[in-house]
Amino acid sequence: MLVHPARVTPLAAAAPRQSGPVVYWMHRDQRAADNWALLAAADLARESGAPLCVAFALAPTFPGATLRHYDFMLRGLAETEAGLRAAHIPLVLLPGDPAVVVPVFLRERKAGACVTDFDPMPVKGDWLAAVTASGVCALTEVDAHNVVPCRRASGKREYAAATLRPKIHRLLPEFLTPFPELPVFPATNLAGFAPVDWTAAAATVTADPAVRPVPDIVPGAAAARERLRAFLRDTLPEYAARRNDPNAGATSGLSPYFHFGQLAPQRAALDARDARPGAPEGADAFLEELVVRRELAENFQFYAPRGDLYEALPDWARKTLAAHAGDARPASYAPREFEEARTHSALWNAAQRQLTRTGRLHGYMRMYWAKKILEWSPTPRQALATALALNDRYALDGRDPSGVTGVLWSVGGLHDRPWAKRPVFGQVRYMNERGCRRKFDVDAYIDRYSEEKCA
Ligand code: FO1
Repeated sequence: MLVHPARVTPLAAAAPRQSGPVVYWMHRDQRAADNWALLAAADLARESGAPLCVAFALAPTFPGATLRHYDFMLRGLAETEAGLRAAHIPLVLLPGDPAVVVPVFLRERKAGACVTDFDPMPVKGDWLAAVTASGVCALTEVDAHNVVPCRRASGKREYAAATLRPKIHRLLPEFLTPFPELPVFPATNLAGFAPVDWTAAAATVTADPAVRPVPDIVPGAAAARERLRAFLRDTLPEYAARRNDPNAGATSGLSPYFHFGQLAPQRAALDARDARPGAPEGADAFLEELVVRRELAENFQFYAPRGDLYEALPDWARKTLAAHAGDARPASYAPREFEEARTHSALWNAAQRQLTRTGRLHGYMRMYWAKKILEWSPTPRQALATALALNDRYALDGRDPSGVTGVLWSVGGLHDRPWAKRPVFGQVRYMNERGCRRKFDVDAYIDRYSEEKCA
């Protein structure tokens, strides 16, 4: 077994075995290398002597997604297809609602078994439920995204990094292991599968063109690996000290690649561990973000009740925000005014322009940015909705457990604790421009994302 059994969760009982191929239904982990779900499917195919094919269901729309996101994803998928075909594994693109087209494909091909990857986002739960209910063949889920499988790291919702961290660290030696090479299949495995027509594929998507692709980031697995190499070589030594300085460019810049599964967080963790001797503080700070914080976000998304995210905020936070709901707001803006960066704050407007223009918002700035939406919105619920909507619409790594929990931490104290009471915030941690000025050169940041430079 190439894959640790704790990563593998049977979802649909083993239906009577059909003679067809093993299908890896790829949705989150969109890469050929370092992919435990693909490795598990390859294992299954070779054990049973069945062909292996990969299927990707291309949804015509995805909650909050725009051309920026589909462009990044489709270009990355085209590169992944090349990587798969080099191992004689075909990629089949299925345009349509995954909940519909995947069961149809499995039935048409008389699939012997279906393996899929793990994603705790609600929309994925709907897709998975539909495929499980179709009962066409055995369906197995493999956690290819987390270093420590989400279900193994903890069997319950964790309320802070402090309670999850020891559980993760104890399990790292068992799960932070090297990836086996992807086995090469016989050339006959490609028989009957023509390469994907990516132009035709893009035409099946109806994504809002108003949010244009980001010019300065190259999608795909190769660019992701190069970015990781450069980050570990050039930035890791100063990462612990400079990561909260939005002008320093000291972040990894890897989150879009993680979001679209073009790079495995485990690959980044393995390489960071190898780089640790040269930069121990940087490596430890990066691994904390990459493994503990990221997997805390997965834990939240997996165990949080479905539905209204505001209700999933900690009790203390909902209570204190309600107690201060009547406090006078120093300013009050509608969602459109936030989106168009038309507030009274030059710093906040610069952050919004960084988000809309570059598709990325520096981690520290995203906290400040979201907390000001709380302070300048009529209600905390509206603030949360506005921050999530803007993050999903413009951030390349939006619609992701990490991005969602980042916003919930800022606006609603998720995974945080009560602080000193303030108007509007109550005991939710407060941030303001003065705090930013103590941390970094705010005027340089404002200048860099000024209206003129972002035109
Ligand atoms: N996953 C799919 O399987 N099919 C899609 O068509 C698809 C579109 C999409 C668009 C924007 C976006 O941010 C994500 C999208 N995803 C799609 C899911 C994505 O690959 C990730 O699995 C999740 O967003 C991570 O939680």
